[in-house]
Amino acid sequence: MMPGRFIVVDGVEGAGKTTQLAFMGDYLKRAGQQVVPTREPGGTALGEEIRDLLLSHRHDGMALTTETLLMFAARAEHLERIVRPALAAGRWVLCDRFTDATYAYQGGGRGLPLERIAILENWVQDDLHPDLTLLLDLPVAVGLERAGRRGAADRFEREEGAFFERVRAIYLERAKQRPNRYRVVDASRPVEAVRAEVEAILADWLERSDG
Ligand code: Z5A
Repeated sequence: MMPGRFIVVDGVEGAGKTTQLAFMGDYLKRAGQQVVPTREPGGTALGEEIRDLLLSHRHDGMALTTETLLMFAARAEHLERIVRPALAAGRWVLCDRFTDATYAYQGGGRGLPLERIAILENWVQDDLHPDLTLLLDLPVAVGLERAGRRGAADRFEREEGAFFERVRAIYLERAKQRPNRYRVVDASRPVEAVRAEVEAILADWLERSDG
């Protein structure tokens, strides 16, 4: 059996990940792929409980080491229970955020040394990395304005603009360093324009994987 594909969509607040992931799932299903939509932190029962701890204001002021270890605890569960089995079964995993978000938010945003994140990444993931990461990029102010329309802000959304500028900078730097794995998509455009580019990228991938 052909192994599946691991595709991640990531980016700053309000980039439109959820919106585009829904289109991507439909597109891949129409192309005959079996799709597993999932997200981080979360994706499993335990992971969703950890997500609740991470986003809730009950834990404002959580230590940065605790926050980072909880991200990777959720990730370990997610990889073992959902991602690895799905890939082994030939399915296409579509994941809303992954380890780039840890580099961007805990590393760039909060200032955790990136080498510490790399240690956890190696431990938890071994050799498992996304086949493709779509970085939906847009000016921070535009993303925050979009995200603000959704109502109550979680523990991350309460951060100031400079935090998200650092987050965005790390995402862009990582994409620049790994051009084979990343595609940077200008997410400031209307939904349909972003969708068209995302689907063109996926079409290329489908052609390359050839079933
Ligand atoms: N986090 C972390 O710190 N470390 C980690 O390792 C991981 C995560 C994995 C939860 O993430 C938090 O976890 C996140 C980082 C942290 N920080 N926060 N907050 P999340 O991805 O689950 O939640 P989110 O980041 O709050 O989602 P989002 O980025 O704000 O939303 P989105 O999925 O990118 O966008 P959307 O829901 O599709 O769209 C937002 C709105 O904009 C909505 O009204 C859309 O209709 C609209 N939209 C979408 N696209 C467009 C376009 N193109 N034009 C105009 N309007 C649009």
